[in-house]
Amino acid sequence: MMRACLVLFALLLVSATIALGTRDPEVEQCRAKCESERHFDKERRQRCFQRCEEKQSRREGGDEIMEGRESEEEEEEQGHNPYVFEDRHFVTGMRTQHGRLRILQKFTDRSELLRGIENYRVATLEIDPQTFVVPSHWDADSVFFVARGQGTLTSVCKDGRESYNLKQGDIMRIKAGTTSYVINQDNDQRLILVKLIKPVNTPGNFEAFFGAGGENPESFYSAFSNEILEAAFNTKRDRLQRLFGQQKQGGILKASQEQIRAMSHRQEEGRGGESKGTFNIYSQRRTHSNQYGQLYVVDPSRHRQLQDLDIGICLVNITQGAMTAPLYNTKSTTIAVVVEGEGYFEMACPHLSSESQGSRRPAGGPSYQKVSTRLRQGTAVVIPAGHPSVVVASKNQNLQIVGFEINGSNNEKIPLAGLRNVINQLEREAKELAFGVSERQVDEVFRSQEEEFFFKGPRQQHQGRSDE
Ligand SMILES: *[C@@H]1O[C@H](CO)[C@@H](O)[C@H](O)[C@H]1NC(C)=O
Ligand SMILES: *[C@@H]1O[C@H](CO)[C@@H](O)[C@H](O)[C@H]1NC(C)=O
Ligand SMILES: [Cu+2]
Repeated sequence: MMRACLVLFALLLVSATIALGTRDPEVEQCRAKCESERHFDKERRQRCFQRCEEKQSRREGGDEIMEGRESEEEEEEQGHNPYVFEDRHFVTGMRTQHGRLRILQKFTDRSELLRGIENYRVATLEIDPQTFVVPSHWDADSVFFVARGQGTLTSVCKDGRESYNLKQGDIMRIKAGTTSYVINQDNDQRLILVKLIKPVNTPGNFEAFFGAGGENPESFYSAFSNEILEAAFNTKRDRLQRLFGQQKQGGILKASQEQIRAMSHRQEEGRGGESKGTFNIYSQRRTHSNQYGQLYVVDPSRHRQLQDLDIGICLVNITQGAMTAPLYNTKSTTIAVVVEGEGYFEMACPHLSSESQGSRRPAGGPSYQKVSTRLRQGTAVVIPAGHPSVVVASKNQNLQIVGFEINGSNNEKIPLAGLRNVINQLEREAKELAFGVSERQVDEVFRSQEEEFFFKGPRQQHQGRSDE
């Protein structure tokens, strides 16, 4: 650290007068990391390098605010809070002026504590009104949730195609290798999809494959030799080059009113079931509901589309100023993404404190560290199975969070306060022995909250550890 400071200081001294050939060791490390990401394509690798350069120029510039922010970032990367993901933990998978695909960093790039979900990725697709996303297939299974807007998704196989209307709250499974494309036919609302992705080739890594395209998005056809293409298409080379050299506008395009109208197919309504296509989270069983909030749960054991992936989905809608009960999931690790509103989150984690305290683990058992964060639209949080956690909505907005539950079948949410909390089920002697006080004293605490699952929130809101 000391040496890094000295180097930085030296750089600051000389940078005003001469162009520098030397590099910061940290920036070198950053570049090495870009080199080693083998699944990166040329463009993505370039972007990666670019970020390193920005880092370097920030350091050279010695911008105080940036420096402060960076050291906080570093501290966090070292594992103090590996469960929370903000804007800066996403990379751009695809971007044009009409929208973007953002991909959350690999969980194990963040922390070894997340290796249980190493083969899952999260991405969000945000596209402008009246736009079209070029068809592609992925080497990954995925499940997406429509967080906002409306659109049409068309999936294609060798026997034909099917179109599905998308509206807010819809859930859809896209099988690995399915070619699909999306339009946003709305006149003024953006369409936002939150995706959970499970790669099928290499754990944790996936790619999109564009056939229809040109230079950008690059068509995979152009990777083949000319004589192969000529023979395969029974077509002359110049004609092929004209076709595959044309598109340069990127993977998310503006479409005309007529094109949008023609592609906005009407899906038969009233099918009711979910044997095909989409189903809506709001039409699922509300497992809990009161004036403070609602919980909607999709158990994969009861939905054919999600069964083989064993991914459940839940949606919590917390009324402004209210909170969830502290609770834990029995067997699923939840990847939660804030869809709307603001608030904060706290979780008890035994792993962080045992990491930082080393062998100073108390003889009585584990010790728990508070993981906390502010929540706002787009914040993602990982909640491992068994970990007690709680979510509070801000005083002036409802908070909606979608959760993808890995290993979701027959998962249960166990409340730790309020009606039917787990401590209340203990027998008298167990309570008295465990707490070391009389049952009456235990009950005074564990029986005074009369609501179930969603409560009135704290009068004073602590914002969690802020990131800024
Ligand atoms: C999910 O379940 C499988 C099989 O029981 C197990 O091997 C895996 O570790 C679990 N993953 C998570 C993230 O819970
Ligand atoms: C979410 O909560 C608000 C406030 O309680 C309520 O008005 C709204 O209908 C709820 N939405 C859903 C989908 O449950
Ligand atoms: Cu933990």
